[in-house]
Amino acid sequence: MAGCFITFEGGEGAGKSTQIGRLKTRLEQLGQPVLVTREPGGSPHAEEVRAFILGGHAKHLGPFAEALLFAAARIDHLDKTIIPALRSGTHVLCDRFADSTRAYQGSVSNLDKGLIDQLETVTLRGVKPDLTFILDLPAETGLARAGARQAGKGEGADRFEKEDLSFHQSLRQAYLSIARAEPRRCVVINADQASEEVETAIWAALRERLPQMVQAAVRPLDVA
Ligand code: T5A
Repeated sequence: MAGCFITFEGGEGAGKSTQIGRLKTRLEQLGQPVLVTREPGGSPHAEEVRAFILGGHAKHLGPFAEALLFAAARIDHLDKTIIPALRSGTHVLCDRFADSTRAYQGSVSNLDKGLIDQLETVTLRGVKPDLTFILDLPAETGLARAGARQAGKGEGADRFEKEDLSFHQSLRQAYLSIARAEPRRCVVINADQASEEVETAIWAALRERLPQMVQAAVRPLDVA
């Protein structure tokens, strides 16, 4: 693919959206083409699935059915949004991706790992992130941030935010375990610090892992 595919993962309120916005700004200042997207969602049909899942309507079907719904949304998101952007040379910054299924439905909800592996293989069809930032912080801190943001907007907790603290603590360990298993793809960022410091750590890691992205883009006129 001509563009780079970067995913952001972590527990609730880890600061993914905040950091994706900051990274987008930095990359665009260099003239790099960037698309920001999210999961579940990121295409019209996947957004419909998002509303269904996060509204809690699939919970009674169990974690495997929920994993299938996330996968269905992901297939549409890949086909309609991610793959076309990457092919055109646009970098994709995605708020959550397949590691969320591994962590939330796989590890924490105790789905068989082989089943999750098989589902991932048929869903992704070889498309893997070039780099994944795992924003790590205590579950209590992330939930407090997410709660404060919702209170400010007059919103309530969604399907997963309603789970108990032990669920979110297990989630943190699940993400750290993913990072240990795939150190070439994953970078753990300490998200329990000011946004500016998190941003600096992400930029430093990007410079090291994907140096071609942190250079001024070459425009057609530059090479003429
Ligand atoms: N899910 C998703 C699955 O179970 N399986 C899957 O396969 C997939 C794809 C999605 C839910 O679906 C689940 C996981 C999720 O539960 P969502 O609404 O998209 O839900 O929510 P999240 O992805 O969890 O994102 P949040 O919006 O809750 O959190 P973010 O994006 O990590 O955090 P952000 O940037 O919005 O920040 C939260 C608040 O904290 C502040 C921000 O200003 C904001 O108010 N903040 C900070 N405060 C202090 N210090 C910092 N460093 C801060 N950074 C941000």
